[in-house]
Parts: sequence; C-alpha cells; structure tokens
Amino acid sequence: MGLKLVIANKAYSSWSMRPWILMTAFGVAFEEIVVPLAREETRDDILRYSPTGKVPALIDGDTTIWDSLAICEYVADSFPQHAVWPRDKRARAVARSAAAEMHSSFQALRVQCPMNFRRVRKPVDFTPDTRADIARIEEIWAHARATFGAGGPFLFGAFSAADAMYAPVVNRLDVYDAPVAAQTRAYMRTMQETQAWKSWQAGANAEPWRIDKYENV
Ligand SMILES: N[C@@H](CCC(=O)N[C@@H](CS)C(=O)NCC(=O)O)C(=O)O
Repeated sequence: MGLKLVIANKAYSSWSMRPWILMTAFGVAFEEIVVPLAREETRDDILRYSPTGKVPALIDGDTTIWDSLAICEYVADSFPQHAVWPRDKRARAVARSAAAEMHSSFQALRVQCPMNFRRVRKPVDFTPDTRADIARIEEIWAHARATFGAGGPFLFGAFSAADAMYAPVVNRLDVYDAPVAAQTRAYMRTMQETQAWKSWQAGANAEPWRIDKYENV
C-alpha cells in the first residue's frame, strides 16, 4: 500500500507545503488528498484522516503521522537512500535546529504575512516583530549557507528537509516584497526554480477556492 499525503489548499496551506515539497523533490511517490480549508465540512473531512483536525497528515497503511516535521522525519527513516537531512552529523544537527526553530517560531511573520501562492507581489508595512523574524531567518539562512552550503545552492548544499521547512517563508518574503539581502534573494530564487516548487505553484494557480482572510492583507 502506498503513502497518502493529506494536505489543504496549495495557495495557502504552509504546513502542507513542507512535506509535499520534500517528498516531491526527492521523488518519493504518494497519493495526494486535498481537503480545502474554511468550508463547513472542512473539520469533519480532515478528522477522517488526522486526529488533530489539522493537515498535513501522512498515512502509511494503518499508521498516521500528523505533523509536518514528524512527516519529514518519517520520510527520512523510510528512505535512507535519500539525504533528507544532511549526511554530516554537525550539518544535520544544525539543519534540525533550523527546522525546529521554524516549527516553533516566527509567529509575527506567520500572522502578518500568510502564505499565498497567488498573491501579486505587494509590500506591507511590516511590524517591528515581523522585521525581527525576517532578520533572524536571514541570519539562519546565511549561517547555513556559509558554514555548510559549499556543495550546492540550497541551505546545506543539496536540497534537504531544512529547505522544505522554510519553503513557505520563501513565498512570504517574495510576495510581501520583504527588503532582504541579495544572498537571501538568491537563495529564494534557487528554491523557486526547482521543479517541485513549480509543480506546487501550478497546483495553487489551478485551485478554484479563494479565502478572503488570506487575500485581504
Ligand atoms: N503543527 C502542525 C500545524 C498544522 C496546521 O496548523 N495546519 C493547518 C493548515 S496549514 C490546518 O490544518 N488548519 C485546519 C483548519 O484551519 O481548519 C504541523 O506542523 O503540521
């Protein structure tokens, strides 16, 4: 039985994007199940797959993994032939720190600038807290690139789960036109030029659903 990944709207669901882009970039096959957000039936529909009523969830036979970061770890465990995390122990530890920080932080950026793959680039008046989040993210990326990035254009050289965890931030910095450093912009372009990114973007473009609270920003 194959893997099933339950996600929400590609336009808006940042937590869904992380395991999706990871699995897609590594060529891990899965069946995609999309449950659109903000509809009367959304909660019940998600609860059929995920005990939290939240997505993403990965279903492997009778096992459900219901959190984005846990799914990244499960993919790493299941496909050791892929360097889901960097092979070097120190790089891997730093990549996991960066992923954990993404998972637990940057509330101001997340609230002020919801992910939106169909937004036409337009700046917002970033709050001081959002600016601080952006500065910290740029610092994480610059440190990873400078210390571990010699083998390629991604955070730890080759594409890894750290890039997947930050993918929605790449969208946010782009579509809200954050004033970032040239090297940050270069990394964003690297992500946006991947085939996996383009497939997610195409999926978002094709979706019929529109949620006002994510659009009126
Ligand atoms: N910590 C969870 C967060 C998951 C989450 O908040 N998912 C949102 C969508 S991005 C959701 O399912 N919301 C359900 C709803 O709004 O009805 C993870 O990392 O997977």
